[in-house]
Amino acid sequence: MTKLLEGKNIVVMGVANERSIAWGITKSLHNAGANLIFTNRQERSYQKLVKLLDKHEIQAKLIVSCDVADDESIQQAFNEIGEKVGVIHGVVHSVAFANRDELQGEYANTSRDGFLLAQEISAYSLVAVTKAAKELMTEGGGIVTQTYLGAERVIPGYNVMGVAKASLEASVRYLAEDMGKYGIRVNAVSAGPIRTLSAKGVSNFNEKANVIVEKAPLRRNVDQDEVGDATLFLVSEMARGITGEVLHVDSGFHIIG
Ligand code: NDP
Ligand code: N5H
Repeated sequence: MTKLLEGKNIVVMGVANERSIAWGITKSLHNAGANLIFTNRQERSYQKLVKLLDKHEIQAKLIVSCDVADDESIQQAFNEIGEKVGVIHGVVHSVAFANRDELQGEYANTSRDGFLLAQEISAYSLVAVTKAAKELMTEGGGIVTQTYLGAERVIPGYNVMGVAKASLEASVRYLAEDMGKYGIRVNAVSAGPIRTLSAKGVSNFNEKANVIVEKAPLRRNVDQDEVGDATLFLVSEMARGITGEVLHVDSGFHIIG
C-alpha cells in the first residue's frame, strides 16, 4: 500500500530541537512517506535539526534559512526551494514569538513594539509564507499552522500572544478563501500545553498543564506526536474537504465550561 504522503514535498518551518512541535510533525510526515524540506531561523536550530535528522535516519531534501520577520528572507527561501525541489504539496508553519516580559502580568501593559512584534512573527508570517508557497503549490495541497486556545478565550499570561493567535486564526479563514480556488487548503491545529523551548521559562506553564489533567475529558496532556498526526491529517488528502478549520488537539479541554 502506498503511504499517505509518498512522493509529496512538504516544507516544515520551526524545528528548534527535539521538543519542538514541528519535530513531532516531522516524524509523522516522515512516517507517511513525505519528502521533507526544512527552514530555520537560528544557526543553533539548524545544528540541532541536522543532528536530529541523523539520529532518526531521516534524509532532508533541503534545509534553508528563513527569518519570517524579513520578506526578502522568505522570498529567498522559497525561491531556493523552487529551484532545488520544484513543486511542493504542503507547508507546516510552526513559528511564533513574543517578548517574554509581555507574557505575564496585565495585557494592558503591552507595548506598541511588543504588540507589533508578536503580530509580525506569529500571524503576518503565515500570510507572507502562504503567498510565497502558493507559487510552488501548483498541484494544490495543504498549509497548516499551530495555534492555542488563548486566541479564543482569556488565558492569563498568554496576553499579546493570544491576540496574535486570534489574528492568525482569522488569517487562516481569509487565506482559506483565497487559496481554495487553487486547490490549496489552509488550516490550524490548536494544541494543548506542551513543554517546548518556547514554553520554557514562561510563567504559568505548569499551572496550565495541571488544569488539563484535572479538567480535560481525557484527563491528560497531549504530546508532540499527537499534534504531529493531526497535522499530517490536515496536510494530506485525507482532509481534502476541510479548509479554514481550527482543529483542537487538547484532550478535549476546549469543550469544558
Ligand atoms: P519551539 O520553541 O520549539 O519553536 C518555536 C519556533 O519558532 C522556533 O523553531 C523558532 O526558530 C521559530 N521562530 C521564532 N521566530 C522566528 C522568526 N523570526 N523566523 C523564523 N522562525 C522563527 O516551540 P513550539 O514547538 O512550542 O512552538 C511552535 C508553535 O506551536 C508556535 O506557533 C506556538 O505558538 C505553537 N503552540 C505551542 C504550544 C505549546 O504548548 N508549546 C501550544 C499551542 C501552540 P529558531 O529556533 O530558529 O529561532
Ligand atoms: C498561557 C500560557 C503560558 C504563558 C505564555 C506563553 C507563551 C508562549 C508563546 C511564545 C511563542 C513564547 C516566546 O516567544 C518565548 C520567547 O520570548 C523566548 N524564547 C526564545 O527566544 C526561544 C529560545 C525561541 C526558540 O523561542 C521562539 N519562540 O522563537 C501558554 C502555554 C500554556 C502554552 C504555550 C506555550 C503556547 C504557545 O503558543 O507556545
